[in-house]
Amino acid sequence: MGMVFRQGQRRHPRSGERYSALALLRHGLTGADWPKVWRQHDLAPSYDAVVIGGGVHGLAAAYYLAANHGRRNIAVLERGYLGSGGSGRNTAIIRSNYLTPEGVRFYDRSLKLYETLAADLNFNVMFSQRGHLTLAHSDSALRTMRWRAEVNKLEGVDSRVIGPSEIAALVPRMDVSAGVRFPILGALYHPPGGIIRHDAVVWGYARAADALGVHLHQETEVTGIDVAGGRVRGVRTNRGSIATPVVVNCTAGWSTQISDMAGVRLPITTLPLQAAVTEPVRPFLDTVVVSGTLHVYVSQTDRGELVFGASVDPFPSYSQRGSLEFTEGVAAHVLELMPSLAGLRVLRQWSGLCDMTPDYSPVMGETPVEGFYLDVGWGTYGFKAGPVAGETMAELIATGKTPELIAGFDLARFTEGRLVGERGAAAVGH
Ligand code: PYC
Repeated sequence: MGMVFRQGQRRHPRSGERYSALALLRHGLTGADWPKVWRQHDLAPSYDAVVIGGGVHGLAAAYYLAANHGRRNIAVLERGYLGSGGSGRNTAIIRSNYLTPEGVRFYDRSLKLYETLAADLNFNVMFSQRGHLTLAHSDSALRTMRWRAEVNKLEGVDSRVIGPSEIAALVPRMDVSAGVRFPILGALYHPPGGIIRHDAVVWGYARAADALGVHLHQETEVTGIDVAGGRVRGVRTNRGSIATPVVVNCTAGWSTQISDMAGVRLPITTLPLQAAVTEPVRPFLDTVVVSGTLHVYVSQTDRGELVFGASVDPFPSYSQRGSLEFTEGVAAHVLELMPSLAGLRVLRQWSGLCDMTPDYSPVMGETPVEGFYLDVGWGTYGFKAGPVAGETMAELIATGKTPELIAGFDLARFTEGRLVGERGAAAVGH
Protein backbone atom coordinates (compact mmCIF):
# COMPACT_ATOMS: atom_id res chain seq x y z
CA MET A 1 0.00 0.00 0.00
CA GLY A 2 1.48 3.34 -0.71
CA MET A 3 1.84 5.93 -3.39
CA VAL A 4 0.29 5.82 -6.81
CA PHE A 5 0.76 8.35 -9.52
CA ARG A 6 -1.07 9.48 -12.55
CA GLN A 7 1.19 9.02 -15.50
CA GLY A 8 4.01 11.52 -15.34
CA GLN A 9 2.98 12.74 -11.88
CA ARG A 10 5.85 13.14 -9.47
CA ARG A 11 4.19 14.43 -6.31
CA HIS A 12 2.38 12.68 -3.51
CA PRO A 13 -1.27 13.72 -3.86
CA ARG A 14 -1.71 14.94 -0.28
CA SER A 15 1.69 15.88 1.07
CA GLY A 16 2.78 17.36 -2.27
CA GLU A 17 6.15 15.70 -1.66
CA ARG A 18 8.20 15.23 -4.82
CA TYR A 19 9.27 11.72 -5.81
CA SER A 20 11.84 10.29 -8.12
CA ALA A 21 12.29 6.63 -9.02
CA LEU A 22 15.28 6.58 -6.69
CA ALA A 23 13.23 8.06 -3.83
CA LEU A 24 10.55 5.40 -4.38
CA LEU A 25 13.19 2.69 -4.22
CA ARG A 26 14.59 4.19 -1.02
CA HIS A 27 11.11 4.32 0.54
CA GLY A 28 10.50 0.73 -0.49
CA LEU A 29 13.76 -0.60 0.89
CA THR A 30 14.04 1.42 4.08
CA GLY A 31 10.46 2.37 4.90
CA ALA A 32 11.86 5.81 5.75
CA ASP A 33 9.55 8.82 5.49
CA TRP A 34 6.79 6.67 4.07
CA PRO A 35 3.74 8.96 4.03
CA LYS A 36 0.70 7.70 5.92
CA VAL A 37 -2.15 6.68 3.61
CA TRP A 38 -4.67 8.02 6.13
CA ARG A 39 -4.34 9.92 9.39
CA GLN A 40 -5.32 9.19 12.98
CA HIS A 41 -7.55 11.62 14.85
CA ASP A 42 -8.93 12.09 18.32
CA LEU A 43 -12.62 11.32 18.49
CA ALA A 44 -14.45 14.64 18.02
CA PRO A 45 -17.38 15.35 20.41
CA SER A 46 -19.75 15.66 17.45
CA TYR A 47 -19.98 14.84 13.75
CA ASP A 48 -22.60 15.60 11.09
CA ALA A 49 -22.73 11.90 10.28
CA VAL A 50 -21.26 8.73 11.82
CA VAL A 51 -20.78 5.69 9.62
CA ILE A 52 -20.43 2.40 11.50
CA GLY A 53 -18.24 -0.11 9.69
CA GLY A 54 -14.85 0.54 8.06
CA GLY A 55 -15.22 -1.80 5.11
CA VAL A 56 -15.81 -0.88 1.51
CA HIS A 57 -19.46 0.09 2.18
CA GLY A 58 -18.75 2.44 5.07
CA LEU A 59 -15.71 3.99 3.44
CA ALA A 60 -17.48 4.45 0.11
CA ALA A 61 -20.50 6.07 1.82
CA ALA A 62 -18.19 8.49 3.65
CA TYR A 63 -16.15 9.18 0.52
CA TYR A 64 -19.19 9.95 -1.67
CA LEU A 65 -20.76 12.09 1.07
CA ALA A 66 -17.58 14.17 0.97
CA ALA A 67 -16.77 13.98 -2.75
CA ASN A 68 -20.28 14.27 -4.25
CA HIS A 69 -22.07 16.31 -1.59
CA GLY A 70 -19.38 18.39 0.09
CA ARG A 71 -19.99 16.88 3.55
CA ARG A 72 -16.71 16.82 5.44
CA ASN A 73 -17.54 16.50 9.15
CA ILE A 74 -17.95 12.73 9.00
CA ALA A 75 -16.56 9.86 11.04
CA VAL A 76 -16.16 6.21 10.08
CA LEU A 77 -15.98 3.92 13.13
CA GLU A 78 -14.36 0.52 12.77
CA ARG A 79 -14.08 -1.98 15.61
CA GLY A 80 -10.96 -3.66 14.13
CA TYR A 81 -8.80 -2.31 11.31
CA LEU A 82 -10.11 -0.97 8.01
CA GLY A 83 -11.17 -3.85 5.77
CA SER A 84 -10.90 -6.46 8.54
CA GLY A 85 -14.46 -7.74 8.00
CA GLY A 86 -16.12 -8.94 4.81
CA SER A 87 -14.12 -6.50 2.66
CA GLY A 88 -10.89 -8.37 3.37
CA ARG A 89 -12.44 -11.84 3.37
CA ASN A 90 -14.41 -12.09 0.15
CA THR A 91 -13.24 -13.66 -3.11
CA ALA A 92 -13.25 -10.30 -4.90
CA ILE A 93 -15.62 -11.24 -7.72
CA ILE A 94 -17.30 -8.37 -9.55
CA ARG A 95 -20.32 -9.00 -11.81
CA SER A 96 -23.76 -7.65 -12.64
CA ASN A 97 -25.45 -10.71 -14.21
CA TYR A 98 -28.28 -10.82 -11.66
CA LEU A 99 -31.80 -12.15 -12.05
CA THR A 100 -34.15 -9.32 -11.11
CA PRO A 101 -34.20 -6.03 -13.05
CA GLU A 102 -33.63 -4.23 -9.72
CA GLY A 103 -30.56 -6.34 -9.01
CA VAL A 104 -29.13 -6.06 -12.52
CA ARG A 105 -29.47 -2.26 -12.63
CA PHE A 106 -28.02 -1.82 -9.14
CA TYR A 107 -24.99 -4.12 -9.51
CA ASP A 108 -24.30 -2.82 -12.99
CA ARG A 109 -23.96 0.72 -11.67
CA SER A 110 -21.45 -0.72 -9.18
CA LEU A 111 -19.52 -2.46 -11.94
CA LYS A 112 -19.39 0.80 -13.90
CA LEU A 113 -18.08 2.62 -10.83
CA TYR A 114 -15.46 -0.10 -10.39
CA GLU A 115 -14.38 0.39 -14.02
CA THR A 116 -13.31 3.97 -13.34
CA LEU A 117 -12.40 3.59 -9.66
CA ALA A 118 -8.62 3.48 -10.15
CA ALA A 119 -8.74 6.78 -12.03
CA ASP A 120 -11.36 8.33 -9.71
CA LEU A 121 -9.38 7.50 -6.56
CA ASN A 122 -5.94 7.73 -8.20
CA PHE A 123 -5.19 4.33 -6.69
CA ASN A 124 -4.60 1.11 -8.60
CA VAL A 125 -7.40 -1.27 -7.60
CA MET A 126 -6.29 -3.87 -10.17
CA PHE A 127 -9.72 -4.55 -11.69
CA SER A 128 -9.32 -7.38 -14.19
CA GLN A 129 -12.43 -7.76 -16.37
CA ARG A 130 -11.58 -11.27 -17.45
CA GLY A 131 -15.13 -12.59 -17.89
CA HIS A 132 -17.35 -14.65 -15.62
CA LEU A 133 -18.85 -18.07 -16.34
CA THR A 134 -21.73 -19.62 -14.39
CA LEU A 135 -21.95 -23.28 -15.35
CA ALA A 136 -25.19 -25.17 -15.85
CA HIS A 137 -25.18 -28.91 -15.15
CA SER A 138 -28.90 -29.56 -15.64
CA ASP A 139 -31.77 -28.45 -17.86
CA SER A 140 -33.32 -26.44 -15.05
CA ALA A 141 -30.03 -24.62 -14.39
CA LEU A 142 -29.74 -23.87 -18.10
CA ARG A 143 -33.26 -22.44 -18.04
CA THR A 144 -32.30 -20.11 -15.20
CA MET A 145 -29.16 -19.02 -17.13
CA ARG A 146 -31.32 -18.19 -20.18
CA TRP A 147 -33.70 -16.25 -17.96
CA ARG A 148 -30.82 -14.28 -16.44
CA ALA A 149 -29.31 -13.65 -19.90
CA GLU A 150 -32.61 -12.20 -21.15
CA VAL A 151 -33.08 -9.92 -18.12
CA ASN A 152 -29.43 -8.85 -18.41
CA LYS A 153 -29.77 -8.00 -22.11
CA LEU A 154 -32.96 -6.01 -21.49
CA GLU A 155 -31.02 -3.96 -18.92
CA GLY A 156 -28.09 -3.47 -21.33
CA VAL A 157 -25.77 -5.90 -19.54
CA ASP A 158 -23.50 -8.12 -21.64
CA SER A 159 -24.49 -11.75 -20.82
CA ARG A 160 -25.28 -14.73 -23.01
CA VAL A 161 -25.63 -18.48 -22.76
CA ILE A 162 -22.79 -20.42 -24.39
CA GLY A 163 -22.28 -24.14 -25.04
CA PRO A 164 -19.59 -26.64 -24.00
CA SER A 165 -17.25 -26.02 -26.94
CA GLU A 166 -17.11 -22.27 -26.28
CA ILE A 167 -16.59 -23.01 -22.57
CA ALA A 168 -13.71 -25.35 -23.42
CA ALA A 169 -12.15 -22.64 -25.58
CA LEU A 170 -12.33 -20.20 -22.64
CA VAL A 171 -11.12 -22.71 -20.03
CA PRO A 172 -9.08 -25.45 -21.73
CA ARG A 173 -8.56 -27.29 -18.43
CA MET A 174 -12.27 -27.73 -17.83
CA ASP A 175 -13.63 -31.22 -18.33
CA VAL A 176 -16.59 -30.63 -20.66
CA SER A 177 -16.96 -34.29 -21.64
CA ALA A 178 -20.43 -35.86 -21.46
CA GLY A 179 -19.58 -38.92 -19.35
CA VAL A 180 -18.80 -37.15 -16.05
CA ARG A 181 -20.99 -37.06 -12.95
CA PHE A 182 -21.99 -33.41 -13.45
CA PRO A 183 -21.79 -32.79 -17.22
CA ILE A 184 -21.51 -29.17 -18.29
CA LEU A 185 -24.49 -28.39 -20.53
CA GLY A 186 -23.76 -24.71 -20.96
CA ALA A 187 -22.94 -21.54 -19.06
CA LEU A 188 -24.01 -17.96 -18.57
CA TYR A 189 -21.07 -15.97 -19.95
CA HIS A 190 -20.69 -12.41 -18.66
CA PRO A 191 -17.62 -10.78 -20.26
CA PRO A 192 -17.52 -7.58 -18.09
CA GLY A 193 -17.29 -9.61 -14.86
CA GLY A 194 -13.97 -10.29 -13.22
CA ILE A 195 -11.90 -9.90 -10.09
CA ILE A 196 -10.34 -6.99 -8.27
CA ARG A 197 -7.80 -6.48 -5.49
CA HIS A 198 -10.16 -6.09 -2.52
CA ASP A 199 -7.62 -4.57 -0.11
CA ALA A 200 -6.71 -1.95 -2.68
CA VAL A 201 -10.35 -0.92 -2.96
CA VAL A 202 -10.50 -0.42 0.82
CA TRP A 203 -7.21 1.50 0.88
CA GLY A 204 -8.19 3.61 -2.13
CA TYR A 205 -11.50 4.72 -0.61
CA ALA A 206 -9.87 5.25 2.79
CA ARG A 207 -7.11 7.41 1.38
CA ALA A 208 -9.50 9.46 -0.75
CA ALA A 209 -11.97 9.95 2.13
CA ASP A 210 -9.16 10.97 4.46
CA ALA A 211 -7.87 13.46 1.90
CA LEU A 212 -11.34 15.06 1.87
CA GLY A 213 -11.34 15.44 5.67
CA VAL A 214 -13.27 12.35 6.79
CA HIS A 215 -12.08 11.01 10.17
CA LEU A 216 -11.31 7.28 10.05
CA HIS A 217 -11.33 5.74 13.54
CA GLN A 218 -9.98 2.20 13.84
CA GLU A 219 -10.26 0.09 17.02
CA THR A 220 -13.36 2.07 17.87
CA GLU A 221 -16.22 -0.15 18.92
CA VAL A 222 -19.79 1.07 19.07
CA THR A 223 -21.37 0.16 22.40
CA GLY A 224 -24.66 2.02 22.13
CA ILE A 225 -26.77 4.32 19.97
CA ASP A 226 -28.70 7.14 21.64
CA VAL A 227 -32.23 7.60 20.37
CA ALA A 228 -34.69 10.10 21.85
CA GLY A 229 -38.01 11.40 20.55
CA GLY A 230 -37.87 8.95 17.64
CA ARG A 231 -34.57 10.23 16.26
CA VAL A 232 -30.88 9.48 16.55
CA ARG A 233 -28.91 11.71 18.92
CA GLY A 234 -25.53 10.07 19.22
CA VAL A 235 -23.27 7.06 19.40
CA ARG A 236 -21.42 5.60 22.37
CA THR A 237 -18.06 3.93 21.81
CA ASN A 238 -15.20 2.37 23.77
CA ARG A 239 -13.37 5.70 23.21
CA GLY A 240 -16.16 8.04 24.30
CA SER A 241 -19.47 9.44 23.13
CA ILE A 242 -20.27 11.34 19.95
CA ALA A 243 -23.28 13.57 19.30
CA THR A 244 -24.66 13.16 15.79
CA PRO A 245 -27.99 13.41 13.95
CA VAL A 246 -27.07 10.73 11.39
CA VAL A 247 -25.88 7.14 11.94
CA VAL A 248 -25.38 4.74 9.03
CA ASN A 249 -25.15 1.02 9.76
CA CYS A 250 -22.68 -0.31 7.18
CA THR A 251 -21.70 -3.44 9.07
CA ALA A 252 -21.77 -7.11 8.12
CA GLY A 253 -22.00 -9.89 10.66
CA TRP A 254 -22.97 -7.51 13.44
CA SER A 255 -25.61 -5.57 11.53
CA THR A 256 -28.40 -6.99 13.68
CA GLN A 257 -26.66 -6.08 16.96
CA ILE A 258 -25.96 -2.53 15.78
CA SER A 259 -29.53 -2.08 14.57
CA ASP A 260 -30.87 -3.48 17.84
CA MET A 261 -28.99 -0.67 19.63
CA ALA A 262 -31.22 1.79 17.74
CA GLY A 263 -34.33 -0.34 18.37
CA VAL A 264 -34.62 -1.49 14.75
CA ARG A 265 -35.16 -5.23 14.20
CA LEU A 266 -33.77 -6.80 11.04
CA PRO A 267 -34.87 -10.01 9.28
CA ILE A 268 -31.28 -11.24 8.97
CA THR A 269 -29.53 -14.52 9.78
CA THR A 270 -25.74 -14.54 9.95
CA LEU A 271 -23.83 -17.44 8.39
CA PRO A 272 -20.12 -17.89 7.68
CA LEU A 273 -18.89 -18.35 4.13
CA GLN A 274 -15.54 -20.07 3.70
CA ALA A 275 -12.83 -19.54 1.13
CA ALA A 276 -9.31 -20.81 0.47
CA VAL A 277 -6.24 -20.01 -1.59
CA THR A 278 -3.65 -22.36 -3.09
CA GLU A 279 0.03 -22.07 -3.79
CA PRO A 280 0.77 -20.05 -6.94
CA VAL A 281 1.01 -21.83 -10.29
CA ARG A 282 1.59 -20.65 -13.84
CA PRO A 283 -1.36 -18.64 -15.20
CA PHE A 284 -3.89 -20.90 -16.90
CA LEU A 285 -7.30 -19.64 -15.81
CA ASP A 286 -8.31 -16.24 -17.08
CA THR A 287 -12.02 -16.29 -16.41
CA VAL A 288 -13.98 -16.61 -13.17
CA VAL A 289 -15.71 -20.01 -13.03
CA VAL A 290 -18.79 -20.65 -10.88
CA SER A 291 -20.80 -23.84 -10.43
CA GLY A 292 -23.94 -23.44 -8.37
CA THR A 293 -24.64 -27.16 -8.46
CA LEU A 294 -21.16 -28.04 -7.18
CA HIS A 295 -21.19 -25.14 -4.70
CA VAL A 296 -17.87 -23.74 -5.82
CA TYR A 297 -16.28 -20.77 -7.60
CA VAL A 298 -12.67 -20.37 -8.60
CA SER A 299 -10.44 -17.69 -10.09
CA GLN A 300 -6.69 -17.25 -10.48
CA THR A 301 -5.04 -14.18 -9.01
CA ASP A 302 -2.36 -12.11 -10.70
CA ARG A 303 0.13 -13.89 -8.44
CA GLY A 304 -0.97 -17.29 -9.78
CA GLU A 305 -2.84 -18.53 -6.69
CA LEU A 306 -6.24 -20.13 -7.14
CA VAL A 307 -8.93 -18.64 -4.94
CA PHE A 308 -11.89 -20.90 -4.11
CA GLY A 309 -15.11 -20.27 -2.32
CA ALA A 310 -18.21 -22.25 -1.47
CA SER A 311 -21.74 -21.60 -0.33
CA VAL A 312 -22.47 -20.40 3.20
CA ASP A 313 -22.14 -22.88 6.06
CA PRO A 314 -25.42 -24.70 6.81
CA PHE A 315 -25.84 -23.21 10.31
CA PRO A 316 -25.63 -19.69 11.82
CA SER A 317 -22.33 -18.84 13.48
CA TYR A 318 -19.93 -15.97 14.05
CA SER A 319 -16.85 -18.12 13.50
CA GLN A 320 -14.35 -16.67 11.05
CA ARG A 321 -12.17 -19.78 10.94
CA GLY A 322 -12.06 -22.42 8.24
CA SER A 323 -13.11 -26.05 8.63
CA LEU A 324 -11.75 -29.33 7.26
CA GLU A 325 -15.18 -30.27 5.88
CA PHE A 326 -15.06 -27.17 3.70
CA THR A 327 -11.58 -27.93 2.35
CA GLU A 328 -12.51 -31.51 1.54
CA GLY A 329 -15.77 -30.50 -0.13
CA VAL A 330 -14.34 -27.66 -2.18
CA ALA A 331 -11.37 -29.75 -3.32
CA ALA A 332 -13.64 -32.59 -4.42
CA HIS A 333 -15.89 -30.23 -6.35
CA VAL A 334 -13.08 -28.35 -8.06
CA LEU A 335 -11.56 -31.66 -9.16
CA GLU A 336 -14.88 -32.66 -10.74
CA LEU A 337 -14.47 -29.60 -12.98
CA MET A 338 -10.69 -29.54 -13.47
CA PRO A 339 -9.17 -32.93 -12.63
CA SER A 340 -5.67 -31.78 -13.58
CA LEU A 341 -5.53 -29.61 -10.45
CA ALA A 342 -5.05 -32.67 -8.23
CA GLY A 343 -1.92 -32.23 -6.13
CA LEU A 344 -2.20 -28.45 -5.80
CA ARG A 345 -1.61 -27.42 -2.19
CA VAL A 346 -3.97 -25.20 -0.22
CA LEU A 347 -2.05 -22.47 1.59
CA ARG A 348 -4.71 -20.71 3.62
CA GLN A 349 -8.40 -20.77 4.38
CA TRP A 350 -10.69 -18.41 6.23
CA SER A 351 -14.29 -17.32 6.45
CA GLY A 352 -16.33 -14.15 6.39
CA LEU A 353 -19.77 -13.45 7.78
CA CYS A 354 -22.77 -13.19 5.49
CA ASP A 355 -25.96 -11.49 6.61
CA MET A 356 -28.67 -13.36 4.75
CA THR A 357 -32.09 -11.78 4.15
CA PRO A 358 -35.20 -13.77 3.20
CA ASP A 359 -35.01 -12.68 -0.47
CA TYR A 360 -31.19 -12.47 -0.88
CA SER A 361 -31.39 -8.74 -1.59
CA PRO A 362 -29.95 -6.08 0.72
CA VAL A 363 -31.71 -3.78 3.16
CA MET A 364 -30.99 -0.15 2.34
CA GLY A 365 -32.46 3.18 3.26
CA GLU A 366 -34.31 4.92 6.06
CA THR A 367 -35.76 3.28 9.15
CA PRO A 368 -38.57 4.17 11.56
CA VAL A 369 -35.86 5.91 13.66
CA GLU A 370 -35.16 9.27 12.05
CA GLY A 371 -31.49 9.66 11.16
CA PHE A 372 -30.72 5.94 11.45
CA TYR A 373 -29.93 4.47 8.03
CA LEU A 374 -29.32 0.89 6.87
CA ASP A 375 -26.84 -0.46 4.35
CA VAL A 376 -26.90 -4.11 5.44
CA GLY A 377 -28.07 -7.63 4.58
CA TRP A 378 -25.53 -8.17 1.81
CA GLY A 379 -25.55 -11.95 1.93
CA THR A 380 -22.85 -13.20 -0.41
CA TYR A 381 -22.90 -10.12 -2.65
CA GLY A 382 -21.52 -7.32 -0.46
CA PHE A 383 -18.15 -6.50 -1.90
CA LYS A 384 -19.29 -6.08 -5.49
CA ALA A 385 -21.95 -3.59 -4.32
CA GLY A 386 -19.60 -1.33 -2.33
CA PRO A 387 -19.31 1.60 -4.74
CA VAL A 388 -22.99 1.84 -5.69
CA ALA A 389 -24.08 1.33 -2.09
CA GLY A 390 -21.80 4.17 -1.01
CA GLU A 391 -22.96 6.42 -3.80
CA THR A 392 -26.68 5.86 -3.22
CA MET A 393 -26.50 6.01 0.59
CA ALA A 394 -24.58 9.29 0.34
CA GLU A 395 -27.25 10.69 -2.00
CA LEU A 396 -30.05 9.61 0.33
CA ILE A 397 -28.42 11.16 3.38
CA ALA A 398 -27.44 14.38 1.63
CA THR A 399 -30.69 15.00 -0.27
CA GLY A 400 -33.28 13.24 1.89
CA LYS A 401 -34.56 11.51 -1.28
CA THR A 402 -34.27 7.76 -1.84
CA PRO A 403 -32.47 7.11 -5.14
CA GLU A 404 -34.51 5.01 -7.58
CA LEU A 405 -31.75 2.37 -7.67
CA ILE A 406 -32.34 1.40 -4.02
CA ALA A 407 -36.05 2.14 -3.64
CA GLY A 408 -36.91 -1.57 -3.86
CA PHE A 409 -34.47 -2.57 -1.11
CA ASP A 410 -36.26 -0.81 1.76
CA LEU A 411 -36.90 -2.50 5.11
CA ALA A 412 -40.67 -2.16 4.75
CA ARG A 413 -40.75 -4.64 1.85
CA PHE A 414 -40.62 -7.53 4.30
CA THR A 415 -43.83 -6.46 5.99
CA GLU A 416 -45.51 -5.22 2.82
CA GLY A 417 -44.78 -8.33 0.72
CA ARG A 418 -42.58 -6.72 -1.95
CA LEU A 419 -39.63 -9.14 -1.93
CA VAL A 420 -36.87 -8.81 -4.57
CA GLY A 421 -36.01 -12.51 -5.04
CA GLU A 422 -32.36 -12.72 -5.99
CA ARG A 423 -31.58 -16.25 -4.84
CA GLY A 424 -31.45 -17.51 -8.44
CA ALA A 425 -28.42 -15.30 -9.11
CA ALA A 426 -26.39 -16.38 -6.09
CA ALA A 427 -22.93 -17.53 -7.14
CA VAL A 428 -23.64 -20.93 -5.61
CA GLY A 429 -26.66 -22.75 -4.26
CA HIS A 430 -27.50 -22.03 -0.64
O1 PYC B 1 -22.15 -13.51 -5.89
O2 PYC B 1 -20.45 -13.58 -7.24
C1 PYC B 1 -20.97 -13.80 -6.16
C2 PYC B 1 -20.18 -14.42 -5.09
C3 PYC B 1 -18.94 -14.90 -5.18
C4 PYC B 1 -18.62 -15.35 -3.94
C5 PYC B 1 -19.67 -15.17 -3.12
N1 PYC B 1 -20.62 -14.58 -3.84
